[in-house]
Amino acid sequence: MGRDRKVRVVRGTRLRALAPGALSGLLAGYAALAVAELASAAVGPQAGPVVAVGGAAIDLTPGPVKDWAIRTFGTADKLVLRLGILAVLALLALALGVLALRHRRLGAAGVLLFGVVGAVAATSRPDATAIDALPSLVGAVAGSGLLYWFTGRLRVRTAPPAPMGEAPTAGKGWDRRGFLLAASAAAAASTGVGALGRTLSSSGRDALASRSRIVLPPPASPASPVPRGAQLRVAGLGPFRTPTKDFYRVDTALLVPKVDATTWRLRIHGKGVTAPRTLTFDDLLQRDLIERDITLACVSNEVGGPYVGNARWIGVPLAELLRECGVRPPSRGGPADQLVARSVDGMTIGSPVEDLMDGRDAMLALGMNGGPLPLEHGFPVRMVVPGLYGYVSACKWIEDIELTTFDAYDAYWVERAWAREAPVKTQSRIDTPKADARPRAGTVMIAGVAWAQHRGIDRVEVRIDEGPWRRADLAAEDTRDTWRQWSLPWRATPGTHTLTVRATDRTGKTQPAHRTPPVPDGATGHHSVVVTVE
Ligand SMILES: Nc1nc2c(c(=O)[nH]1)N[C@H]1C(S)=C(S)[C@@H](COP(=O)(O)O)O[C@H]1N2
Ligand SMILES: [Mo]
Repeated sequence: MGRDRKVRVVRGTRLRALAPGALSGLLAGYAALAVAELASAAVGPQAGPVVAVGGAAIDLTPGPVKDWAIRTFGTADKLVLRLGILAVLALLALALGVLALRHRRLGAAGVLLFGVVGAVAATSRPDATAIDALPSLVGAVAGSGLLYWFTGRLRVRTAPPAPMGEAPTAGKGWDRRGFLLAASAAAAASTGVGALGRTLSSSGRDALASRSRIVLPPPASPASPVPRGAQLRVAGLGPFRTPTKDFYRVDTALLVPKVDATTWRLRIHGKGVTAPRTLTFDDLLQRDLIERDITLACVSNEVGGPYVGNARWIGVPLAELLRECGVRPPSRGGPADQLVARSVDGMTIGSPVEDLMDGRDAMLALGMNGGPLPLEHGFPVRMVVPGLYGYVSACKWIEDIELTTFDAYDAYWVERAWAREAPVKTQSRIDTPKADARPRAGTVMIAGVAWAQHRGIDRVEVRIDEGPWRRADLAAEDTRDTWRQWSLPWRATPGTHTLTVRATDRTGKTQPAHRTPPVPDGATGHHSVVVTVE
């Protein structure tokens, strides 16, 4: 009995004794991140420890996990990753704080070790320099010092209480109030340092300023007006042209690159480039621009998924520019069959030179839906190529174009199990009624979109349950590079029904029923929704 009680007392005391250590650990972690933030204001945002570790994590994550994250969290995937990293850091900081109560040096060394991890991550990023290690290291030294100091002051207090009647050990230790005061001061100081860092980091200011000064000249070759019948008036069917704010975003950039258009350069070089060039943004503005409606699709899109959008792009025709540099497509004896586009954040995207030069409107896009590109969509310049999935064509924040061969080089996603070449697959989607909708019996409009970029949509068919395929009404075609809306009035009878859609492109190929996952070159299968008619 008595023994039991004693154990309990000891446990209670322990927990209470551990709390200041845990809190010191948290404060140390917080101070480390704040100081790192301030340092990265000088070195560059890419060198911040959380950003660097997150970037490394994205690159090291196995493809399937990454695909799952994109599917599950969509555009919030990076926020989730960032919060995850912070949560793990907080737990580790707690643990190190507790460790430091007993083993002060070890705890402080642990904080330093995390600084080293951050530094390694930062220096192993594409385009990193040695100085990128600085924020993590400086932050870790600050955090480690704070932990060492705090737990030193605490240790005195956690000495056994003085026997009754004797004065408590005199010393430099903090009592509870002193500790809380010091802790609050440290937290406030860290918050101040972190905020100063964020204010000082000029990242983005120049980019935004340069963007606001851009006036896109009227295109030499404007897009033909969208035919009036391209947009169907069916409730629940989205707009034919996707507003920029609703346009899907898929990329590996934890921090959106903020490129100043006035200092931006694009280098074109490599195999068979007889006249290599480096272009400025003004060089591009001075060329004849084309304006085109092009539907962009992501290879990670599941059947029926949201990662597809249609925009009006303005840009420089790429084939013409390549020809001026001496590039010939393989069919004309050119030695390079792959064009590798590199972005300022180290992404590499490889496209078939043959496709880029076969007459389609492959472009270096400078504008989207009437304005300069938004930062998230690749400002100042990105590629857009009708008919190819984004990961093999649509490099955002592009800064380098290298002509090479598919044999010689695998781009980022190809190294991660995705196909070298990936033309967009013919797809169709039911947008209304939604899955699990409960429409009233009577006439229900079934409607959606279908796309087969650069081949064009020839036919869309809908099937109710296991019934016959029925032709849907097609909206007017804008171009064969854009998606096409469709609708079908349905005499809905009470009960549960499965609605299924399939499209046929202009080459006569019908979207197959067989379901395959997005990896390696785009999902196949029919989209269906189950509804209950009341
Ligand atoms: N620099 C860079 N460009 C990129 C990517 C990326 O991760 N980094 N992702 C590609 C993929 S997979 C797609 S589908 C398109 C998406 O373009 P959006 O985000 O403007 O819709 O961008 C492509 N360009
Ligand atoms: Mo993509």
